[in-house]
Amino acid sequence: MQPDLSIIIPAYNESDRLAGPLRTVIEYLMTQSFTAEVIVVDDGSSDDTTAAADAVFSEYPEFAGRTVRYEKNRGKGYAVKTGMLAAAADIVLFSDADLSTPIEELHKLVDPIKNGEFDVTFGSRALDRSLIGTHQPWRREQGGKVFNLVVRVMTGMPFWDTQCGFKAFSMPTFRPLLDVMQIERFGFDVEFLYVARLHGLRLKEIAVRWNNDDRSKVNVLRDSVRMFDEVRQIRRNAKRGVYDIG
Ligand SMILES: Nc1nc2c(ncn2[C@@H]2O[C@H](COP(=O)(O)OP(=O)(O)O)[C@@H](O)[C@H]2O)c(=O)[nH]1
Ligand SMILES: [Mg+2]
Repeated sequence: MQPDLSIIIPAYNESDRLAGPLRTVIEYLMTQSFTAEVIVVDDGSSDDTTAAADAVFSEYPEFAGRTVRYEKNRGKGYAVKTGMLAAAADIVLFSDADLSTPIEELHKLVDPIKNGEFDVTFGSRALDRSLIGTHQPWRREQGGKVFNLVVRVMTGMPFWDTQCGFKAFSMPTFRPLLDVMQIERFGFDVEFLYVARLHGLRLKEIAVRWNNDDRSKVNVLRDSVRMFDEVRQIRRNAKRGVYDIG
């Protein structure tokens, strides 16, 4: 039977911190009135992320959970896209493996899609900073603000935080757009929002709670440089018509 919601968890070398959050997600979903599946996408990890996820899924044989894995690390964007293509539900939510945004926040994103109000809803740490319990390290947080400023200037999007790892999508409208997505690493959030907006989808930035997990896998210098480069690529792609459909 088709579930009401598919939750995608992109995971790269997460064997040390995935089990707890994954159990939290499954146990939360089992208390809900809607049905859900969870898909962990192992983004070419060099540790045993897949085994860690499968071990948790086997603790809940009645719950629809599975792992998708490929050999080479491609990036969070590629992992999320892979998970979305495998998802069975009409509403998909992706969440970081560390649950920095608590899973209970999903209603804030999913309900407006269920009600038909919006096509894409995404968590934001910028709209209500009082919802941030544990902050990112100061330099990461400032870097995030600069990045979002650059994104606003370069893409013309009116958003304050494009990078929160908690976003939901109406698949009947968003699925066709996946075919034109190009960005495989952390700039993919910007591309998802940009292309959705370009094609007239209804987007909503929504304040969510955030308790940063400091065991980040992000390499600030390398990944920041890549992200700015990816935003430039998005602009180039848009000018060249890469995002045109039909
Ligand atoms: N760093 C990193 N994370 C990835 C990659 N692919 C998927 N992810 C996942 O992306 C999510 C965000 O990673 P995290 O290290 O928590 O980022 P941060 O909280 O922004 O510092 C986690 O679920 C990762 O497992 C990748 O290639 N690199
Ligand atoms: Mg994190």
